[in-house]
Amino acid sequence: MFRQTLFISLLFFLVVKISHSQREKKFFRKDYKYIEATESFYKIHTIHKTWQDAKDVCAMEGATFLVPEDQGEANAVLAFWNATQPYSWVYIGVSSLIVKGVFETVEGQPISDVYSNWGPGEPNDANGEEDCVILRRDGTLNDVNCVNKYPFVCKKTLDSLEWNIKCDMPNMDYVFNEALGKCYKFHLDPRTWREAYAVCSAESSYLAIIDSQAEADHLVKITAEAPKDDVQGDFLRGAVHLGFHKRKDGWKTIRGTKLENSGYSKWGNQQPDGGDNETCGTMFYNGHLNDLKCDHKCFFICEHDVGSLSNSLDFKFGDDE
Ligand SMILES: [Ca+2]
Ligand SMILES: [Ca+2]
Ligand SMILES: [Ca+2]
Repeated sequence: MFRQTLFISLLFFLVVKISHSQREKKFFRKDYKYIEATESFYKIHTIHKTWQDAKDVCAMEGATFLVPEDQGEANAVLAFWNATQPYSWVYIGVSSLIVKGVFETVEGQPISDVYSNWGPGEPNDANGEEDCVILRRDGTLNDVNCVNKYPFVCKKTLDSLEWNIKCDMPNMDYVFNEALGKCYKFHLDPRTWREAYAVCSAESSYLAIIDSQAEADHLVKITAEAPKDDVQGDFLRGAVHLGFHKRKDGWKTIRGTKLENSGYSKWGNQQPDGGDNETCGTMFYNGHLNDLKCDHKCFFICEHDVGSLSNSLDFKFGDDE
């Protein structure tokens, strides 16, 4: 009994210590900048997006849409922005999309609880079409049309940082495979091939590329184990998107290797059969490859190279204890 308690305490201690040590490293992702004053990581996205797409991108990256909590945080973000980017304004995570005229954060807090320094005459809901909020370079807020595409800022607090030790990444839902030395995530949210590519990329990973029969066997296994039958909706079952596609000069992995040189190129019966109509790569649930129309929504698998995130750091888990 005593030994068991001791063991559990020790385990608890280790888990706390490990999370703590990742926080000490103050590393979330290479593309996020840590600001000490607010104990948070930030990324100014330079590819302009609509407000809703911006919100989704932050979530895909494991972060949240920036909502400056107070003047201090607004100043910290503005200083970072002034030092790095030319844009006149950025979207932040505040809108009145749920109840017209009531501005709330993406977490549902009223704007009066956070930074709410509106510009003169704002919010003015011009043409009755302005429900999303931008932060301007002078530190003031303005409501704008949500379909406009602007740069935006994502945020991750140090406090909320978790670390998937085996995969060496902040995404807790990737699973390490010892034999292959890789991590995988089976996505149960059906997407088109392009969307799937973007989701994996936002997770610092890539649409899985099969390099060997062993890896094909593993992807078949995780596909079989995924709770696919619980997912409702209109999408294509029976295949998952993978990281290969048809180029002008034939089928290639998304790394650019010819499929026949990739280590695995077992096509399904009669496949590929779609000619130029089916140029995106999928795997049938049995592991055989299939060409598919790119706009079909399917489940998909992302693959992550362990260590690819923190290779630039001088130390890794374990060395600093
Ligand atoms: Ca306005
Ligand atoms: Ca692979
Ligand atoms: Ca086909």
